[in-house]
Amino acid sequence: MSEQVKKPVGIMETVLRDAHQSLIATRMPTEKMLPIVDKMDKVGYAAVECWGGATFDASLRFLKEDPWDRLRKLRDGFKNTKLQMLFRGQNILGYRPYADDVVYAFVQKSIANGIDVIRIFDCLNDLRNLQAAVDATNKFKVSEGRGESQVALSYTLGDAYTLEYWADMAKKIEEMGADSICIKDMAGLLVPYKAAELVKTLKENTKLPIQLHTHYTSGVASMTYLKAVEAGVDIIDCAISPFALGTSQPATEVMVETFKGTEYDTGYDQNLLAEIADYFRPYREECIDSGLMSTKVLGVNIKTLLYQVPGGMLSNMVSQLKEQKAEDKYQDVLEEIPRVRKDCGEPPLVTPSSQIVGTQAVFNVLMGERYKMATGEFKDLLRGKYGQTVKPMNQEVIDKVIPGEERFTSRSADAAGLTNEMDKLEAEMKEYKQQDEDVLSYALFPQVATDFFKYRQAQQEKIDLTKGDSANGAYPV
Ligand SMILES: [Mn+2]
Repeated sequence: MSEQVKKPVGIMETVLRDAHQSLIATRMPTEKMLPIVDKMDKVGYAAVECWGGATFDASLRFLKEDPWDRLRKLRDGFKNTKLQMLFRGQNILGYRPYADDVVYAFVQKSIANGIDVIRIFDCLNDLRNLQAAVDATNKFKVSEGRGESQVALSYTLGDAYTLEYWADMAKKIEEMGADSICIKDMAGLLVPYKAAELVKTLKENTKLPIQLHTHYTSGVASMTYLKAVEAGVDIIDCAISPFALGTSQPATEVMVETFKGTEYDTGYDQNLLAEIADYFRPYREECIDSGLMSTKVLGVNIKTLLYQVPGGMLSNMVSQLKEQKAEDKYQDVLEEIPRVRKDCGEPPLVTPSSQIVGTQAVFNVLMGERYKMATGEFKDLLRGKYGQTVKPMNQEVIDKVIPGEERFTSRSADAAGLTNEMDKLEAEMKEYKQQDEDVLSYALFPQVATDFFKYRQAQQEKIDLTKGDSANGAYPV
């Protein structure tokens, strides 16, 4: 009897990033994470995703936490596990393109503060917008002794997105010097048999490891993982069960059990995973009781497959309509989104293209006339300032929204005329600077970061006051 060849599948645990971003609007504070880090570090995960995406914005804006401080604390705790982050290509963790010097500085500080794997994506799949971040990661991998660049394909559906298209992308990603490829299915559109086909195609066209990221939103995700693993995918993204399913990822324990005893066996200890789940379960209950976790996001939403709209985008849209007291227009907007997407070159819908297309669809419906008004971001998208789309844009829409204006074909940072920004940004915020990383927080979210810096200062002064010698009127400065 021949020995079975083992090819254990790896799991990236998302509970500290995407799972709580998807289920509780990224509101898990660092203090909730730290007590369980020790146990998580013993599992043997391929990586733990803990930073990037919306965590940076939400930390500063809502939790009044320094995201860099969170990263350093997690790095201290995770002695044996790779830490992973999500990075929006030239847009870094923000909503507009940045000059290369900001991209380099951000990558350097991310790695220096503890990140191992940087997952880099572009909302238009314009690979030129990923090159600077990949080059920066490869550069600091050498100087910092840590760092891997993973390029993510923003998975989407449409005429242009054939297997040949994805195969060609995979080849180009390998050529650009990335360490691995991720299929990033942010909306849960990838169905099981299509996943097998896609993974097989990518494997035939690149030697790079392939990781698969999806969401449970449409209900097919764990079947998709099963077929993808059989087709040879190397790592799957999962969330520990109390923060799994719904708009989050498939459950870690379920996938571990599925592959137990097969050639794909992860080898993870279910008892240890059960202890981790026990830790997060009361927090889940707390979030449901407070309304932070809505049971609405926990079920199967098949509309995802019909309208191809990511979960986060749906909730944004609902709140925009609520503000305008136009909740009855929900269905109209849902149907307008694919039309707007077609008009602007059929891009994937992922931050920031998802917000741009979604908001424009809301405008089109509420104004009662399509493109009567357009947002600044939508105009920039038509101008080519976010990069190139796979399909051409609708000329009639271009003529109506930006008549006679110049359009760009270069990569986003060049189209926006950005060369060096760091000095200018530092000059703007220097009165608040306590660490080099503060300049980067300010670069991404000028107003939110400034508010945070002021809050931080007030906290520090308050703490210092208690240490002061009030009788003699002497305070530490
Ligand atoms: Mn995701």
